[in-house]
Amino acid sequence: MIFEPEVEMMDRDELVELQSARLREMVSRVYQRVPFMRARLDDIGVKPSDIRGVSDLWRLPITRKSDLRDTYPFGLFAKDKSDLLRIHASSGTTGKPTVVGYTSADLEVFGKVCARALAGGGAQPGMLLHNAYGYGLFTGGLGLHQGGETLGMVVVPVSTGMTERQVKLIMDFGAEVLCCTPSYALTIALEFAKQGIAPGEIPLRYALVGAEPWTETMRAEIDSRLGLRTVNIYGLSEIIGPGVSFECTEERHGSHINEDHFLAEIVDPETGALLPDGEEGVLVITTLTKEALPLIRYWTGDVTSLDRAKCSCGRTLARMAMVKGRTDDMLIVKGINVYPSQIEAAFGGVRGLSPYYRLLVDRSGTLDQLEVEAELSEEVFREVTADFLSDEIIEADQLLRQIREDAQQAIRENVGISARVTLLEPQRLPRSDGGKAQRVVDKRKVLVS
Ligand code: DLL
Repeated sequence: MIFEPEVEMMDRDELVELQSARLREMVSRVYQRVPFMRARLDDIGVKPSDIRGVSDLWRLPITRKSDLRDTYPFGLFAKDKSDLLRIHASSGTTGKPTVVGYTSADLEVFGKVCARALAGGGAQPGMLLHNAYGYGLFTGGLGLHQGGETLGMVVVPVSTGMTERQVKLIMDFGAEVLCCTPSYALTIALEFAKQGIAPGEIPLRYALVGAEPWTETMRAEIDSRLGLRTVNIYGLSEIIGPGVSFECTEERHGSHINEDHFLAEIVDPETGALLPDGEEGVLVITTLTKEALPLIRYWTGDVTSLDRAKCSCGRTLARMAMVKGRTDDMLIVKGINVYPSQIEAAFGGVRGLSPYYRLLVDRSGTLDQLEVEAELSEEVFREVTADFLSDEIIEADQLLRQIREDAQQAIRENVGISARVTLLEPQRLPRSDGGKAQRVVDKRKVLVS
């Protein structure tokens, strides 16, 4: 189902016209109302009248997370505090949190873009939405809550944690749509298995997962363990929250960007130069309709690429590839760029591994070392244990050695780096309790500070 076909299927020339008109209006509004941005535009000698349309976007300066921090809490807002209806914030691991605000019109847009995402993911009015994104300052819970209500769904605002209860409520209420992080979807799936409930008995039909990087390996795992179809939902609080882009169930190949509200560019992470469609770079977004916190060319830090080809679902909205990671989460090990999601993707082809892994980076002398801890799948672990118990120690040892070698080779081939893989028994690594998964321990940082 397409929630707003008139825009989601809009002719692309018309869409660019709409974007240009909105961009002109937005830039002059920001110039008038946000002194910090006016000073920045004055500094580079750009006047709002210089921006005639989307093709002039490159003239505008990039806005970064540090600009939000430097003007904490409300310095980039284009509305008075009293005109807002809601404030969210991202905790941020370092320094001040990033604070974002919404007027009534902003909340209406937030509800609609999340409704588009839910509809794209298979949800329909009247279906029951089990919303296990965190409620609170995080935008996931309330954003999808409002999206569900806007679509006409029945929303269960369960939030994160207490996984046993999540399973009970899904079964008792007959939830058809699940929203949560991909790592938490797996935690929920394991709880179903623990309670002896087979995928075929679970009422869920669709899941919208996001808020952290994930891969096709994870998708296959979530789909088969829960017996449903999983789609991606992407967003960030600075831009609106979830609903910046979403996958359709038809293709599940790239997330449609709500381009009537969010103008997307891909730029070179080093030079900031605009990159052509299909090339990987950093996603930069300009909000076109946001009232409270309009942002010009916001550097998301997320690495992806764009595809403007029409989709078989009928949507003309451009699609962005699965996010590989954030530039600031990228590890540089022995001079090679490594995103945790690349390790996850590499492990997809290795038999015997579960989707749980962790990267440990350390330095010995001047040399970086990467160790990857990977949990064995339950099935292989049972096989190995059985071998040990029946004194077939050599067989067990051979199997473990083979898995370790396959995993190391997969990393070498896919990431271009040699890493030591340590196999762990199932359930050894920390499980998601609903928040974003932590997959990296960089011990070098501890040594430096
Ligand atoms: O994570 C909003 C959200 C909530 C998105 C629920 C999807 C579902 P923040 O906490 O501000 O907002 O974090 C934003 O999370 O810049 C990406 O690095 C990452 N991220 C979000 N969605 C995805 C995704 C929410 N689908 C940051 N795939 C973003 C990969 C994602 N990374």
